[in-house]
Amino acid sequence: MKPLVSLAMIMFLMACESPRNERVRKESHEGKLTPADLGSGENLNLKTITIDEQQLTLEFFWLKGPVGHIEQNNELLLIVRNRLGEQTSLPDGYSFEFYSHMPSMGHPLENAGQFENLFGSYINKTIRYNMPGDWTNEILIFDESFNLIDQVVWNDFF
Ligand SMILES: [Cu+2]
Repeated sequence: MKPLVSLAMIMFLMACESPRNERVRKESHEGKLTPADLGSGENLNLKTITIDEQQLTLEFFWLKGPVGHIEQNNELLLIVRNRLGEQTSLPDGYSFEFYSHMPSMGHPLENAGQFENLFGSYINKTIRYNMPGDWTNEILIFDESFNLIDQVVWNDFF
């Protein structure tokens, strides 16, 4: 019984990291993101967010990555636009946070990094994943009291 359990554990762990498994999964996905409503071009994704009853559009895309390697930084860029399509910042005190976890294995990413406001764009340069596989990414929007105001969630496989 015991060797069988160990074998099952090893196979379970290998399933996540196997390059062959990754190839099979990649072929079954059209494009990088799974929810159809997020797709808009190769790398640019759009989502409507609501802050203080104001509808804003959040554009988000990877400047670097995503790569599932513990020593590799990935860079995510966010741009907020108002109803006229003009680039805008979040209201004072509001902030973006990144989070990701691996649903199949139940663990978070290695480093969620932090968004810096660069001339009205938000960039997070230190997102690190500890392994390749399936990830559920989240962009969270908090107000000045750290209440969750809105969030964008998408599944990715890399
Ligand atoms: Cu994992």
